[in-house]
Amino acid sequence: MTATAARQAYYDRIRPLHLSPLWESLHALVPREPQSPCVPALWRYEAIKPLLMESATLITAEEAVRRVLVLENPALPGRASITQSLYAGLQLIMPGEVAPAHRHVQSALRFIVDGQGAYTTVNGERTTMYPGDFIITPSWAWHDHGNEGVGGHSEPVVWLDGLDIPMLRFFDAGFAENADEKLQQVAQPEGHSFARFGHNMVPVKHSHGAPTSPIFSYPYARSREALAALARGEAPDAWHGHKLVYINPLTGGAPMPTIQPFLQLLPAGFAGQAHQQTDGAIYSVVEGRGTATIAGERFAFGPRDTFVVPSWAPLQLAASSEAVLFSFSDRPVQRAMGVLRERFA
Ligand code: 1HN
Repeated sequence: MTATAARQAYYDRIRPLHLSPLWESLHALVPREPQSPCVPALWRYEAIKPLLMESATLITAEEAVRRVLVLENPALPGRASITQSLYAGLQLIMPGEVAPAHRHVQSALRFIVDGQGAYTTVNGERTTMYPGDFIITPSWAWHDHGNEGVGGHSEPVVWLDGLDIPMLRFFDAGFAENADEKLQQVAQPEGHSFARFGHNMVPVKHSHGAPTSPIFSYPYARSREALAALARGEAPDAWHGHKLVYINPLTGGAPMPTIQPFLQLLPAGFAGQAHQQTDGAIYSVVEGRGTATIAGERFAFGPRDTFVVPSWAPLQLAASSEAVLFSFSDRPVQRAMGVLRERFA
């Protein structure tokens, strides 16, 4: 009997006892560097929007609970995952519709992609949505959405949902419940959290503690203004352009325990250098056009497109017109574990 055949016979005998030989899988389990099963991909909004609108003829937001087209990584079909750790989807709410109140331990972010005048209510406070706004639904917070329009006009509203669903699945730590009422009572005036925490000041009697930022809406108008001022004041970073991270104003850390969102401006003509990071990221294009070269594959992007950069895939960004990109990753978790790595070529 050859050594290979003897080993195989041995493996066949130990399998019924639920045992396996580590030496056959060691290299794959502990790779020299990340080898993500995820692939780079881009979803063109132009191609998706008609399909999203068509979904509204098939099911209401209320019946669907959340009417979302999930952006699945092409290499992870059926897993509701855009990366191994994160979920992304495009959610549509039509004028007059409601998405009923519920809560779950999964944390969610909303990044408004198209249309304005929808709202989300989070723990009793409503926020009206405008394109480019970044909004948080903290873990276990009651939330419902609606679309009443603004200024007497209402239109379909689409946003990108980012959730830590695959992480919670990994930990088998998921809980959820529906509210008794379809819509929760609004208990605070709009802008209340922002008044309390959004101006580099904090109410004197506030006691810290929650793991999620008390500002649950980061309006685009302000973030965009910050980027414009930055671009006037300094040269762009050779890899990122002008890139800011959203923070929890109470801690200076990530606004959510599991997800770090970013916003960056690429000047017209920007041709960035390649970089790698262990946190794969999901990008939503707000303004401008350009290209993302991901692991050697070139994707042309325009407004409202979404693309995914797998962990450790070299990324090179370029912009033909001034571009603004929102993105998010699992960076806070990797940072907490002490495993976050970046490489700048
Ligand atoms: C959820 O609650 C929302 O509240 C969106 O808008 C997407 C995906 C999976 C599970 C819960 C929302 C979701 C979700």
